[in-house]
Amino acid sequence: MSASTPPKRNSRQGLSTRAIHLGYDPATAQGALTPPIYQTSTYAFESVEQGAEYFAGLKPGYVYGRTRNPTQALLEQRVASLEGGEAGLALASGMAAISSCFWTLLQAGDRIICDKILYGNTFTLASQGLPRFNVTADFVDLTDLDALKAAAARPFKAIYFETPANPNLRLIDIAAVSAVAGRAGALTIVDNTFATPVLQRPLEHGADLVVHSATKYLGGHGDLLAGLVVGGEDMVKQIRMHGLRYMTGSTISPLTAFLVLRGLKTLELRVNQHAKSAAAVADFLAAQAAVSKISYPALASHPQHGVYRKQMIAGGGLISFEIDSGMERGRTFMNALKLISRAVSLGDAETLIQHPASMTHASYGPEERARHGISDGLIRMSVGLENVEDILDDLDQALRQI
Ligand code: 4LM
Repeated sequence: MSASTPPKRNSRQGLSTRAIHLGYDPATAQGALTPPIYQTSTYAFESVEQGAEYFAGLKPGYVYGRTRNPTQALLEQRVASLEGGEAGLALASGMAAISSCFWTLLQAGDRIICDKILYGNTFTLASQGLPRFNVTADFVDLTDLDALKAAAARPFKAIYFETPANPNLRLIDIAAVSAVAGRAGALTIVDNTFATPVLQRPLEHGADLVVHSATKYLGGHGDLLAGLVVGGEDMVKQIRMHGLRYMTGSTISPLTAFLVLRGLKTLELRVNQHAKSAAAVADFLAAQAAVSKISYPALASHPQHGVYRKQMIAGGGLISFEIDSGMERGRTFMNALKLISRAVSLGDAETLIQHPASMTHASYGPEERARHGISDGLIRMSVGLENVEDILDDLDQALRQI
């Protein structure tokens, strides 16, 4: 092969190969093995005419950093490929991704159906933010297809859900829900943050759009905030030109896009290890007398284990559980942990543990939590990449304190 022959890199290669190579040829950047960080806010045009053509979309070209940057573009291309979508859009956070979709696809008078278990701030956006603009969000138990069909009898624009859902890891059948949305001419939007494209690819099951908090597994190191949207080219373009450009302005910085690209290189390795360790931790917790309830998709006891087998490759890195006789003992247990950090977020190398009712899901309010089925005793753990024996030792010593 001559030095100028482009390397063979295509979308049929394996997930890690694409996460490492897709869309970048070092020959285009003076041989730099690692893609450059294009740290620029604006771009120089060769002529006024060229600038006008770029602005009018008559020719492809970069015009201003709020909507596009080459480092961001590479990240978008890679995540789109991993999810099996036509196009991607990277943004400043997961909430930026979700709100940019909503502000683009919904308008006053529209109705959206959401699952009743969502990340706290997504719930607040849907329950409090959207109604301010005369968009109604109805919260339905999407594990119950009859309830969904009843809700779908009235006009709606989109169905929105997480699977596994934050915080209790309920699973929703993506193909079944997408079929209901499709029959009504509505969109299906899936938050794939917990599973990542390593374990689940919602577009392959009929979803129209996938959103991510890339703050979590995609970045993978707890050192950034970022979000991604993946879907059809036209829809993603609309979200870029409306939701991002003038509705939210929630641009990812070139440096952050670079850090997510770096995280992607080890995504498959990391997610598989997170899942392997979490499976061992789930088995350990399930055998403890002090643990009264446990939710982990790969356990046969999971209420939607059949859905797990249908659409996920492994159970992921999160486990939700309850300590017998309530949260007071749960607090004692969490405070006794030495290696495991008490922190929100997930998908980091460090094992993190948190109390949804007082932290990530405090925005639900006590009655809403009760109505939506988020128990006050629930504890959520993101199993990290430490040696699993050390994670188990820490859990064991803390359980002895209660
Ligand atoms: C947490 N989660 O749960 P940004 N979608 C899902 C999420 O879990 C989150 C977001 C979107 C947590 C944050 C503190 C399923 C966030 C929002 O934080 O805006 O990147 O993502 O611990």
